[in-house]
Amino acid sequence: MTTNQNSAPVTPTPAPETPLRPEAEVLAQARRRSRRSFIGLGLAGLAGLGGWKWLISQPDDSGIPHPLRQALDANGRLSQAYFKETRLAPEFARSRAKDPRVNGRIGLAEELDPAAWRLRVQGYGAGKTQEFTLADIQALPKVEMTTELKCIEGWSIVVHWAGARLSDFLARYPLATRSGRPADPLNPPADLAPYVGMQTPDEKYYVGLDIASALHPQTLLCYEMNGAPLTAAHGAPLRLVTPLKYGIKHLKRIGTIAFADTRPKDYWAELGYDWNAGH
Ligand SMILES: Nc1nc2c(c(=O)[nH]1)N[C@H]1C(S)=C(S)[C@@H](COP(=O)(O)O)O[C@H]1N2
Ligand SMILES: [Mo]
Repeated sequence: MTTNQNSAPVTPTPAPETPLRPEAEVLAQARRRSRRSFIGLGLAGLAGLGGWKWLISQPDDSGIPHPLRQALDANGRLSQAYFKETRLAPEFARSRAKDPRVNGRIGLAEELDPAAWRLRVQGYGAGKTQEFTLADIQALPKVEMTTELKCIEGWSIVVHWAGARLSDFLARYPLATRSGRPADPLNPPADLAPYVGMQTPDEKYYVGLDIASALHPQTLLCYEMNGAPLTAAHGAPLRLVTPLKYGIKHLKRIGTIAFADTRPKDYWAELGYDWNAGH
């Protein structure tokens, strides 16, 4: 993934006609859907959790149709196919939250000037790269959650995070579709990008996500950890938090976001770890 260096960044253009759903409603809906699919699956319920994993783990750079892509193309069945197997990562009492160790500093070597930092987003369509300030992200609904950060090295810790849902960002700024329609996870447009990639500003650490994981209600563009702004070592000013996946996907210090038709490159997948890194 490269950012478009030639085109001048443009001012973010919101999609004003798309009101963001209140947080409680989004979570209630996700829970209802989880419950419904669980009940619906009966004894196969636990295997159903694997269904979501299966959906999001289907590759496809090899010409085999991506099941999600197929679902996305089949307009009517869309939101159903999309969120049927949704589950939420467990949440914990906030009092259980602790500061995690700093783990992994790849891509954090350069001095960061928080005032000069911008999130650069290359839209899925032909549009120019757009730049966002931290204030733009903080203007979106603030979502807080206490979830477990699990590292593939074998440790885990409960952390309280705060930030904006990536899905809210992509509803407000419709950069994930070719048409410029907002990316509503419950009614996704047919031309929604199947993948999203993120990189540190120096492009030394990078992760890829399938779009279903990107639009998951617990996937946050996070700016606070345990009630305080992120420190540099934990990814200031903005990091990814996505608690259904291992820590390797929680990219610290996001510099660029870009949408793609095939799996974006992923630092740890290149070194042999599972590209999806779900748990
Ligand atoms: N930029 C960047 N982000 C990163 C890493 C890294 O090396 N560089 N390591 C990842 C890994 S393996 C983990 S477990 C988490 C740890 O987050 P923490 O340092 O806030 O505990 O960050 C992830 N994000
Ligand atoms: Mo990790």
